[in-house]
Amino acid sequence: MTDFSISEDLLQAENAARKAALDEDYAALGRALGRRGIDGDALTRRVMAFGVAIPTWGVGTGGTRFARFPGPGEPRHLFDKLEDCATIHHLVRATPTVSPHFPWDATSDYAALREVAASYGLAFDAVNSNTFQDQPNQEHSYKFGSLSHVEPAVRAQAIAHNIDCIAIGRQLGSKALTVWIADGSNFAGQSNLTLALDRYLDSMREIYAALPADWRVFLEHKLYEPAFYSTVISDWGTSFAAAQELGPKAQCLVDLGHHAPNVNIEQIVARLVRFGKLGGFHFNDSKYGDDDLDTGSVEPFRLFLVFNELIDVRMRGAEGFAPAYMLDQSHNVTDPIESLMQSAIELQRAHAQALIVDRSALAAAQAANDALGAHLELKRAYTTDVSPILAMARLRAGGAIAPIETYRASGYRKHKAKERPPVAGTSAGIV
Ligand code: RM4
Ligand code: MN
Ligand code: MN
Repeated sequence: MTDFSISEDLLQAENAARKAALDEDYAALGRALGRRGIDGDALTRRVMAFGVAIPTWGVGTGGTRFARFPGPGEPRHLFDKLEDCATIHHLVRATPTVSPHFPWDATSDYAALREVAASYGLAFDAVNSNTFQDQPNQEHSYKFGSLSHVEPAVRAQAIAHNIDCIAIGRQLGSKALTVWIADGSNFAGQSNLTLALDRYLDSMREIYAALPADWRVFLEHKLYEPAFYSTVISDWGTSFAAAQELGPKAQCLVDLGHHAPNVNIEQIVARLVRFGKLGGFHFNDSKYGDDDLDTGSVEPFRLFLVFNELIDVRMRGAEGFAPAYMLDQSHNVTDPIESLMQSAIELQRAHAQALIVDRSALAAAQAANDALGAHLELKRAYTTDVSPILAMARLRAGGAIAPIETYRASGYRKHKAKERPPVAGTSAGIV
């Protein structure tokens, strides 16, 4: 049995049914943007050039610490995950890379894996290490930490795992390692706050030393969870200081959900950019904490403001500015493929809206202390419905005008439910 994939015929038919309306909306938007001195086609080309990595763990149904409710036709292994990533990219044309997680994605032949990915038109972005869980047959437990553990043997095991991840990443064509650790404490007094960070830095120095010349390591901070009293890399300040101590290849990764509610994330982004330490993002959205909700589903304005900072920097021509864009979401109640497609679109939207901010009018308002005028410049861009540009970008890149509708019409999930019989058992957990 050959595996089902969405046919070009279906894609063409779905696009044909929507093409006339899109042409009309695209022309109208182009005229409206033209009156503001913006070239709609140039914007479409910028949107087409935007890409975000899909996390391999995101195509499976997620869960909470209470339960996981598996969906039909879930990927059973890495090759199924790649097939789903390819389906997303086929329709959205904005997700040309995949960010793998080890050991979740461990396999015996990485050269073969890279070839399979390439056959789908996919490449690999940053590799993620995992020292926040114990694996079967693992010698030392991470129950009380990993890179900052009090025992040298545990730290050595966690360091070796990260170095293994670099070796795997080299075979996959990756250029970065993302390190997020769950290390911290649950009781006041449980951990020496200063020494825990010292141990982390010592461990990270060994990992840093193993980085190839053209690689970066991303330090991902998170304020709490699973440790609830203190977390070793709890905030961007700690992350920044650690990256500074480690050296130029170490940069900070901003996961949008890893901040206290209402924290000004866009300002954190601006600060990290200013000091050359913004490595990349894990995009998602949240209401309360590390909710891992779909990007742009709760606070789309904040997402726009983050992109506003990124475009501001790019316009000022910051040297070597190339943050890595990755999604990091847990899809508990939706079809993960649909959520990831919609999230990629929301990122493109925020990016496009940030691109149409009138930067000189904004600068003039700021210089004149015209607070409302400056704000309205941002609002003018943010309230512009750029959907026709996003749809045209997808169409011109060979994707779907309406990805979710086309995906539903294809019956992909139903086909996968037959091809991929459920794996026995269900578990709580993030993936
Ligand atoms: C963490 C963090 C990491 C991700 C894991 C699954 O909260 O966001 O980036 O790899 O979850
Ligand atoms: Mn993350
Ligand atoms: Mn997280």
